[in-house]
Amino acid sequence: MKVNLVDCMSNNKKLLEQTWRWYGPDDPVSLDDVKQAGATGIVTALHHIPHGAPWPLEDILERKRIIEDAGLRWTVVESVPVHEEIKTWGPLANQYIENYRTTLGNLSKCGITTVCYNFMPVLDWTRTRLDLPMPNGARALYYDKVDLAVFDLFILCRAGAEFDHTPELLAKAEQRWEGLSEEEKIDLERTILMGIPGEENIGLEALRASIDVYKAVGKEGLKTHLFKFLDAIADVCEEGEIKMTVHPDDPPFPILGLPRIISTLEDLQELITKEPRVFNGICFCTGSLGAGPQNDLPKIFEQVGHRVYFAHLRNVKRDESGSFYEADHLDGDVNMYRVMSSIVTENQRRDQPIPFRPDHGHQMLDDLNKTTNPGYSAIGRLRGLAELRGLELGILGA
Ligand code: CS2
Ligand code: MN
Repeated sequence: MKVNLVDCMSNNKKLLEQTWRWYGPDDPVSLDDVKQAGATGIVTALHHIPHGAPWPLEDILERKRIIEDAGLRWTVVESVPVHEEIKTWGPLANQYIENYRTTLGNLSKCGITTVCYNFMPVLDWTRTRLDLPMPNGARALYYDKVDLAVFDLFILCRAGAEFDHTPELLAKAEQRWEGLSEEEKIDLERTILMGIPGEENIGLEALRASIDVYKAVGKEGLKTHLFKFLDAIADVCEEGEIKMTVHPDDPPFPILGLPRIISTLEDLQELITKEPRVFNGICFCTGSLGAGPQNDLPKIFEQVGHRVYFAHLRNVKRDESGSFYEADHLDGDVNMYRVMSSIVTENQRRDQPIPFRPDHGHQMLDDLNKTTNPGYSAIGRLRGLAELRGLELGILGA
């Protein structure tokens, strides 16, 4: 049986757009590599521009030219970071909103209209280990609740941390802390504070100060700021046909005493109900949402799928304690077949295909000997993309 994408299109079935996150010209994975992996769209951001500063038109055009010269398309911006002044609604919030509006306007002028962002306080994704060995020798990112508690209690020394962990976890954390070498302690700190490649990491002092600020903001305050932010950019998005997609909290539960507001079905429903304008969308990240035992991914997509303008597909395997590692794309606790089926169905209703990317992959094969961006080595993602593409075609019955 001959199966190829062209046949599939000729059956009038619409395919998702296959994209790949690229960190820009310094990414060890080249645009040629991306093409060999089979992606056609690029997900990137201007990481060299400090958080909060407006993105100049020339810089956007230059990045677009590089991507198009390679025969690819800049499909999604991930991310235009929302400055902490906006999330906490500090005295400079309005200035940073103006900058954000400028960036969105400039992106729209360049025809780049799908934008990913997150509203996680201070830290973006959080893991405790970047090289958990899999039985087959590949390495995965890992979130260990005990290590997080160790960091919280003994490295960050957060006031009141002991009240946020169960007595059992406290005992395990204390025991683990006593067994750690100095090097292991430094490693754990570095891993937890690590941000997006090419962007600045936060220091311990700054994190402590930030935690205090968010204590005053609280969960309701953070929500209010999100809706104020969305309201303040709505007209630019509508005029420029920009679709905003919020990335879920990773992990989808509170950590280090910081509030979380995009972690569950209820959060996503509230998001699109309170700000119903069409520009206000979701980045459906199955790995982030999937780390929450309360989250039934196919059910969430059923409820909010009409507002999903971008998908991150990856899998996680949780244990009873709430720790999890990033599993193979088709393995783990997320039923990727059911998720993909729902996305494929939704995609048939769209004028523009929904872009998805293999969000993270294992470090494997030759990549084990290379310095790679955590989660973003080439071969593991290539495997993920190939598996997901096959799953999509299988579901379409091509
Ligand atoms: C990404 C996020 O690498 C990842 O885990 O999914 O960091 C994502 O880029 C941001 O949270 C989106 O703002
Ligand atoms: Mn993601």
